[in-house]
Amino acid sequence: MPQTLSVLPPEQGVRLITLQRPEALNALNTQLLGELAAELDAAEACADTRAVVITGSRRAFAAGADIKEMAERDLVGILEDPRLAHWQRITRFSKPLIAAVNGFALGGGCELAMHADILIAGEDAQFGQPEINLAIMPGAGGTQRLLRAVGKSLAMQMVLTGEPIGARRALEAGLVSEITQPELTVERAVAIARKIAEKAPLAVRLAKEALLKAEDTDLASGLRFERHAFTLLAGTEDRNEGIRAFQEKRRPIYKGR
Ligand code: CO8
Repeated sequence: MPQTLSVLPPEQGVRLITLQRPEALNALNTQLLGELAAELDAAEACADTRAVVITGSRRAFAAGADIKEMAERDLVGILEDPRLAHWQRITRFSKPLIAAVNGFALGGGCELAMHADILIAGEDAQFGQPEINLAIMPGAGGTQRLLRAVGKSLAMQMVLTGEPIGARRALEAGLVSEITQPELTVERAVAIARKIAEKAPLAVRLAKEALLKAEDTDLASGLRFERHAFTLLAGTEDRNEGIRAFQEKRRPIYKGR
């Protein structure tokens, strides 16, 4: 049983994971990251889980890497950091991951939110990369993902000054797709996840993979990947079912094949 997370079993295809280290504003220590990676592995293997929502508390999504734990690691400790493997497992998750963010999403917390495919923020959410204030810098993808999400100027400003941005600015900049009242953030994220959970799983998986390709490949290679993925889906039973259901004016029943 995880001690730093609560996990609700999948309901209508959606699994809800809540970070729970209130004493440290959900700071991401090795245990939490390990438990989160293990839960995502379980969600990956579970046919009833079609999408995952990850959230924190009203006060904090996550206030970053655990500074107390980090202080104990020297250069070699950071080089051989077990957290790296956990981050890699989170990055590999192939099903849709939606972050419902309230309060602080700072440092590793902002980086974790950016691992999600869709970000929904409460009006009071704050996104920031304050590592520079500790004489370090983002280390879980922040420099790369933030720049791709909000562009060079705002990413530079956030990373070099350490100052966070609010939810509205994050929406304008394209870091999040919607903002809600804080008490509705999780509900809205779950509603979006449920909508995705109704779709054909293989189409969702390949569409996600193709969209992520756009972040790290040139246009021609991305288009080639899209064409291959599109062609692959023509061989699935669900594609036939989707088209047949449309023609017969009924809801499709997808099997993930
Ligand atoms: N780590 C550990 N404990 C934390 C953290 C943290 N990141 N953030 C907050 N806490 C603890 C506080 O120490 C405090 O505990 P205690 O009561 O025992 O002193 C408790 O949470 C509540 O915090 P505050 O009293 O400070 O609450 P405030 O409302 O006054 O302030 C803030 C909230 C603004 C969020 C403030 O706590 C803060 O600035 N926190 C640190 C934010 C930060 O700098 N985050 C970046 C950390 S570095 C990082 O994330 C690098 C990632 C690299 C990943 C590499 C992977 C291989």
